Amino acid sequence: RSPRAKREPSENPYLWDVLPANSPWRFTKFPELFTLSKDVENAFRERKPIVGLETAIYTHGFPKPDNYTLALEMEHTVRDHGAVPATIGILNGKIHIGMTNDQLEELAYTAGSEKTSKISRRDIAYHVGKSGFPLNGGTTIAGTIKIAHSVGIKVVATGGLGGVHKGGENSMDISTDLTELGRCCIAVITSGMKSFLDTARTMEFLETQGVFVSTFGNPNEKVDIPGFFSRESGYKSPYVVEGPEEAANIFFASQLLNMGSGSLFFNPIPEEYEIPKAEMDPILESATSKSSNITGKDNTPAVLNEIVKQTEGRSIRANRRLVLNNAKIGAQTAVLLNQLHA
Ligand code: PSU
Ligand code: MN
Repeated sequence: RSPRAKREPSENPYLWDVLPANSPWRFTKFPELFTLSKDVENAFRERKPIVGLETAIYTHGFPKPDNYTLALEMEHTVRDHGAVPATIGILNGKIHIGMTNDQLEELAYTAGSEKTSKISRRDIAYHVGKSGFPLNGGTTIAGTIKIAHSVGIKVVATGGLGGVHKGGENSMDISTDLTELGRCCIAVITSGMKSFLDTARTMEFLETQGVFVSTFGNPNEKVDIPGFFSRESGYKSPYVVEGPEEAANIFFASQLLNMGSGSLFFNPIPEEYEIPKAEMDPILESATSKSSNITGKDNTPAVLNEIVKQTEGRSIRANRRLVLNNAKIGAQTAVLLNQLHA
């Protein structure tokens, strides 16, 4: 690989032509740093709705080979509901926006190897700029929305949000997901954060970052922000949104007003798949304390592994169901938002 620093910037009428007017990367002089899949390129050209998908969930959230089949199912679900999936990640030192099945397979199968890292905002440039050994990476919500927003993707569907870790007021372990949501005007569909995080401080931090926080539900009822595996968390949602149509309207207003910050739409796990809070809480408690010596970005994956062990895989099935449901709601929101932009 030739070091890119020595390259001359190339004129790039190609991206100018393809990407929407609000994409910062439309102006890039280094288009070789990232690539759009043919499907995503066509979706941009034809102004079809697009849903961005993260990949840290495959590299650091799900065991093999479920991670690969889940990646395929996520893409199918988005397509089934009328949108084009753009799975985002890093392969061999290049950012991919949209992946072929072979590329998804490579990323899923290199999970756990030294080649494949968890990519948040600060990790992106290193993995693309480093010469020598070609690196792969699964992008977290922060990494994914940074990249999605840079090319003009408006909706990202995902599983679990990062947050302020317990004891974060001392360790300062606060997920970049929260600051990135404060920086990118993007709509994110997620099923909440796990209660191994400090929910109250996470909510305060999101408020400080100016992030709109809502939960899908009946506006006449008191609705909790969801607790990921459970529908309840014990924390009231600041806002309740009826469904994808209202979500699209609210996010569209956010764009028209140039808010610059993101919108969170929590989508509770479907009732039939939930693991009730009373059952989950002690497991989360013990998983957290067992992983308390693991710090920084390795903490979340360690806790997730411990939860899988202690629920004997039941958490994997719940996780799969909720994330697929988010892909569906994400696609529906993207379709409706696209109509507002038409
Ligand atoms: N929570 C989950 N599953 C996940 C993650 C969080 O239930 O896969 C991943 C997501 O990619 C999220 C990231 O963006 O972990 C947050 O990690 P950190 O705390 O290191 O920012
Ligand atoms: Mn963290």
